Formats: sequence, C-alpha cells, structure tokens
Amino acid sequence: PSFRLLFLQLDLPKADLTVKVTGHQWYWSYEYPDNGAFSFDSLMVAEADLKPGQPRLLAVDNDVVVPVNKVVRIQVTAADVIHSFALPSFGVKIDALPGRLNESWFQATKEGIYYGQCSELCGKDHAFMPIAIRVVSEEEFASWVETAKQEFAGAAVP
Ligand SMILES: [Cu+2]
Repeated sequence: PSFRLLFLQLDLPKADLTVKVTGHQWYWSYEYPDNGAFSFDSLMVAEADLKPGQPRLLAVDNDVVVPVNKVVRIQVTAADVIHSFALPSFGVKIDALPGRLNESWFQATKEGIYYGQCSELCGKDHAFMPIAIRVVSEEEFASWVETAKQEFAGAAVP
C-alpha cells in the first residue's frame, strides 16, 4: 500500500493556483504567474526585530499568501546551490535544484500561518532561510494580490 500512496502523492491534481518558489543563499523568492507575475523575496526576521507572536527563526518579512481550500501547485527551483522546500504541516518536502523545475502541491483546509525550513545544507545561513505560508480566505487573497501587485511592481524577477 505504501507504494500506491507514494505514487498518488506525486500525481498532481488540477491546480487552482501556481506559485513558483526559488531558493537562494539564503532566502526564498516567490512568483505568482497566475496573478500578474509579480515576485518578491522573503527574508528571515532577525531575532532583535521580532514582533510579539512571531516565532524565532521562522518569521519572515514577506509571507507567501495563498487562499484556503484551493489546490496550490508549487514549482520549485534554485538560483545557486541546492536547497529544499519543506513544509511539515502540508507533508511537502521537495528539492530546489538549480537548472530544474520540480513540482509539488498542497491544499490548506484551515486559515493560519504555516512554517517550514530549508532542508538541504546550503552554506553559512542554511538554518536561517525559513518559509512562512499565510493561508487566508478567498476575498482576503484577492485583496492581498491587488496590494502585492503594486508593492512588488518592478521588483526584479529572479
Ligand atoms: Cu537553503
């Protein structure tokens, strides 16, 4: 039975939304090709700058925002060395390889913030390039997209 599940895990359902994830030394960048193709970098918040409620080593300046109950396809690659995109709450762990576009997916069934970390030793700040995914309602997502389009307009596409 495990082989069947392993196979099904790699069988991608039809996606409602694609987010392209690129690993860098030492941060992640995200692109939203279905929503105007804006992109942004997501960097860890330093311990001294944490706001109340933000977890140490996991909080970032720009969360990845996705709508609840939607199938989100993630396309994962890397710009320099190998990283790995790991999100325990969604059972996602996939290598980010330079020169290759890997795919995985998740469907969050509850709103909230979900954290992950780089899972491939990638140099000095390997431990300090977290992933933060904020799952919101569809309306909230739509209004975030509008803001993000402006906020991240002209940001260099990785
Ligand atoms: Cu890394």
